[in-house]
Amino acid sequence: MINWRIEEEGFDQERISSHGNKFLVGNGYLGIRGTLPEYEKKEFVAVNLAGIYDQVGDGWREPLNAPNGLYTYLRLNNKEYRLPQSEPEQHKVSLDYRHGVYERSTTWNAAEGRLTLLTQRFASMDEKHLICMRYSIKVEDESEQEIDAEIFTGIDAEVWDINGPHYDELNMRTNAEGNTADELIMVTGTTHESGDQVGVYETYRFDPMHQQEIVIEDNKILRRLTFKMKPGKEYQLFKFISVYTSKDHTDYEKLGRELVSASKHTGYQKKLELHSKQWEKLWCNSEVMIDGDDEAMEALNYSLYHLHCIAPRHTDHLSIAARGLSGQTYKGAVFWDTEMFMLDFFLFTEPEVAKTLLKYRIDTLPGAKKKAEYYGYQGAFYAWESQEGGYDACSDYNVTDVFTGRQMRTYFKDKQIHISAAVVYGIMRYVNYTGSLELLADGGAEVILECASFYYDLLVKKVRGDRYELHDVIGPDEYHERVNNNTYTNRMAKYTFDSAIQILRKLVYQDVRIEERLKDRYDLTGLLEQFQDASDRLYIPEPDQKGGVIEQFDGYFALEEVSIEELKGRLLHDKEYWGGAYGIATHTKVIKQADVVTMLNLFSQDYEEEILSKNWEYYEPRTEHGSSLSACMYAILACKCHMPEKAYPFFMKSALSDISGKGKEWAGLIYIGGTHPASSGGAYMTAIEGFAGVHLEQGELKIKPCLPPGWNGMSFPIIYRDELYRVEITKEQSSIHNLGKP
Ligand code: IFM
Repeated sequence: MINWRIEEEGFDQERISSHGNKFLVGNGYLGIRGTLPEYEKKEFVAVNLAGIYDQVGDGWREPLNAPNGLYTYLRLNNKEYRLPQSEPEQHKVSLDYRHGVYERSTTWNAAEGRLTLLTQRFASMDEKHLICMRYSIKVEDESEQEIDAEIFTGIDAEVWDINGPHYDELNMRTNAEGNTADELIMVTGTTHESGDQVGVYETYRFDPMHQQEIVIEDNKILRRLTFKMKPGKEYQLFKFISVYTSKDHTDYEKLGRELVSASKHTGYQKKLELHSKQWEKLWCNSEVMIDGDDEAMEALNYSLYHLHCIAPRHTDHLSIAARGLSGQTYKGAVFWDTEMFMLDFFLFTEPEVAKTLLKYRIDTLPGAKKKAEYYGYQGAFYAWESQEGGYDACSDYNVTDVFTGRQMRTYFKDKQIHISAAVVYGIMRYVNYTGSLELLADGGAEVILECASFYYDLLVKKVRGDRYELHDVIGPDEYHERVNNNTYTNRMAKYTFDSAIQILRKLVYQDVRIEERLKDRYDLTGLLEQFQDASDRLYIPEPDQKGGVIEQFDGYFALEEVSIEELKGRLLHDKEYWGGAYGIATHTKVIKQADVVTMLNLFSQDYEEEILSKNWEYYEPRTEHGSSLSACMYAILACKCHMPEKAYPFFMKSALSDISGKGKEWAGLIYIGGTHPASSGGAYMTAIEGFAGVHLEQGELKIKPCLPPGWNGMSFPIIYRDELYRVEITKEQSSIHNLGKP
């Protein structure tokens, strides 16, 4: 049984930041960190917006956090009751992750009696611009004595930013002259870089007799609601908040106002029902049931919850940031994480979202071409950290040296050329899985040809040699920079050439639209010849003769052999960076994350199982798993090697990455906390493609279960070519049922 609820009892200041991630609610348009209504920027409050960015000065360009319309705190007889300032007697936060509903319950021993504050909120899945909150208070006391109560509630525009402030101007106002209960309060922020407007609109419902006064101070616009409170009676405030930006609509202000007024009219309970209904629909096509392991089932579905929270369903061309909608870490940028780790979840449960993610890459092709041109190459070099328009937000200096406080030059942006192949992989995976040519016809074919052109330009050949090589790159293992012939990168480049060849030979499509488009822009015969030659002659390192291990890059085998434990012993500072020029791992065989193993997962059909397992055994003890992307790759490959017992701990590590609240928070001196959607997606891939063994055979959906010890069975839905299937796996038998149209 899944409980669908996580809870944490007790108040601990140290957990404020991790709770922000763990108890997040979101709807793809915005994410609200799991913070309390009375929290302010020092408690890392964020209403994080998808796809809108700003840069101030030389600071990193990052996504916007909207002014917080949930902001509310309480005063009784002139004394404030709020955390973290006033010590509670009891405190609990919880999340119903079936329906994306956050709750808090706090009790104080107040002078007036036992004060209980309950709040509940959700980011509407039904109406993506809407946030609703219920705020209830009650004092239990023998006496009949009335209490002077004040609720301060409104919009806090003193926003938490890592590299802000992003609003040059903040306009705080109401829509009414007088103080009527129906009035709206509003904040419009104007961004620094491009003058975009972010509007937050709020209205409320509070039935008891009360007075209202508007207070504007410290970048907050608040209503001060004063009333007489009777012990034993519960008082409920309802808040309706909308968030719109000028990028959403020219009439964003009107829409924002109308939405909160209409929602108030509809009422909180009805809005909650509509929201919950949407969540139920999502689970119909995605819930994974595991018989025999409730902990794994909960961790996995909780991971899926986070993927649902960040899926861009409000548009048809947007991708997902590496930390989802949990804040500004990693500049809210899109990495290879989306295509390589998250895509399959959406492909199998909501193909429309998968298409939206890839449309973003098609739209950002001009940015990728510009980046290639900047480095002197043809074709498309996608942004390592992609923001809107394909702008590469990755800085030259991604790490701060803990000893000198100086910025360290890293080459992620310049040398992780495997990003372009990830985009090609995503598009081809979508096309092959859905059988739909739409993406190719809408520009996907050009993306593939341009990425192949980029790799073609990068090929290196020794004068006397015959083969092509790729030099001076960074593979998935970021601790070893600027290496030659990283196997993963070379193999992905070959995959890109092969995909382009398929397009050029019309093996993928018989579609005149695509043909016409390409004919007009490219010398198709010339490209075909080039890419065929490149694919045939690009060097792909082979398993070594003795041990069957594939060298991660030229010279890797000659590096120092040292255990991870011993290496850790060399650290002089716990936040010291392991890679780069002087990192402790740089001159050793210790790697940050799955590299050859990732390549073997993608191309397992090209290798004997023995080679797969030999590489797993070789690389795993040498992997620090310093990235949350690592564990799932080991888990999936272990399944492919029929080692589910070895896969299991890596699967759990991925599935637990957010629920455990123990994610890595620092890279050098840079804050990297937040949720881990790639890890969530990796846990899903392990469960579905690894343990259940879902795969395609001649266009048919098949399963080949390989359950870990303790699992008696699995059951889950999967969409394939516009049909919904249910996969049922027990120890005795397995089946796939076609349930018709999803
Ligand atoms: O994309 C990853 C990369 O592989 C490792 N560092 C973090 C990035 C974002 O998740």
